[in-house]
Amino acid sequence: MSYSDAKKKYSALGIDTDAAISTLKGVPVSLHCWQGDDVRGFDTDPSKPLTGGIQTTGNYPGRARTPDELMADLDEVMSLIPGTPKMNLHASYAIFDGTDWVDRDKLEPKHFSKWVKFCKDRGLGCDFNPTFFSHPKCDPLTLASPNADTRKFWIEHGKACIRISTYLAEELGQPCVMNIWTGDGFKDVPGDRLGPRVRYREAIDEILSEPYDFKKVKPCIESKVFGIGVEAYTVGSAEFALSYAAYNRDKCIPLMDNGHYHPTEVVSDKIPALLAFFDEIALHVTRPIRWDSDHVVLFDDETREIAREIVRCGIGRVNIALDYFDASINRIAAWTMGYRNFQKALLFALLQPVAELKAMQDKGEFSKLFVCQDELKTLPFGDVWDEYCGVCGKPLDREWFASVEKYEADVLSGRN
Ligand code: RNT
Ligand code: ZN
Repeated sequence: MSYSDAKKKYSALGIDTDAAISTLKGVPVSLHCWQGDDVRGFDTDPSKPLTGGIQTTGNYPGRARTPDELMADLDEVMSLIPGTPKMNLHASYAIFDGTDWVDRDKLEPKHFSKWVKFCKDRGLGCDFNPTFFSHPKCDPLTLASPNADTRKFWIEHGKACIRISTYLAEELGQPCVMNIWTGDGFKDVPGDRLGPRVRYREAIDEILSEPYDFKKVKPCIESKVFGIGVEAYTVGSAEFALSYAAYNRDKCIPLMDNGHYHPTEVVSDKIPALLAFFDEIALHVTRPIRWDSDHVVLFDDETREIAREIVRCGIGRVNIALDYFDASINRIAAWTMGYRNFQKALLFALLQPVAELKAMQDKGEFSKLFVCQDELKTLPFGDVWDEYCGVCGKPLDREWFASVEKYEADVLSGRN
């Protein structure tokens, strides 16, 4: 079937495929730099293990080891993905010129000037993240530490990151979503659950006392249920993060990572729950298998349902970022596949007869709703997806992987 036949089939249901394609082309989705190097960054010793409740598994050859390698890999990925990517950096990806290394509390915008050039040359916006993990100053807590010096160090890091986020937003002319996540927590049953949470709350207050324009810099608070090594207690739990955002709605927004909930909870349902109260929210899209395993995003049921809620609630109200890291397969393939799959999910969602489905529900036509929603799955979606890739000038499914194989042979294989 060709695109024009597919278009007719959708149009018979009142769905405009051209409009869906043109909407999706303009929706920014943040591309996380950390898939390329297993969340290592450039500011600490790469031989040390990751710490702070975050873990990559696998040792596939070809990890990016330098800024130039990571940027080259990002270019390869961006040649294979349709849509409007936005960079997403962690503070640990600061680029030092060899003599100007500083610790995280002293980071300045200039340490990100090479990234600004990278983004400007490619017309990209950029999101940002303070890095509260994999660092000697994790004692093991950071913002929730009982040690005032440790807290001060990490608060200064947070404030420096607000200044860097302002710089990124102003230089690139797009808002910068700045996400605060710490892995603070305990492996075993705590003797005090309230103390660390009060300290965490006060520390975030101090970070957000650094001046910024909320239209340009959007701080987020990301929650988590547990992490490796912090199984018993997480300071920034769901209730903590959501309450913080609700009580400080003029300063920050909540961020949900769909790997950070109990396995039968679904973030698709939480999106409209939060949007009943917040003007906008932020998301980390990942694929949890039994836990926050950060597997590559698939075009699966829950990913589609998340995208459907984003579209139904108003696509501009959700700041979308990808967040997964798989070191067991070719990293470029992992990056590309997850990004393309979320693009697919958004396109699939934009091809739903939203008003009709809502009307069926409101009229109590539940049998019709049930049949109609499921039958939408067998419309010729693949032809519309191919058209979208073509319009964006990007390769089709079953074409892009050959480019990854060539890049592996020509570039990645030389890195070991
Ligand atoms: C960890 C959180 C966090 C990180 C990134 C690297 O569980 O999801 O968002 O993945 O900041
Ligand atoms: Zn996340």
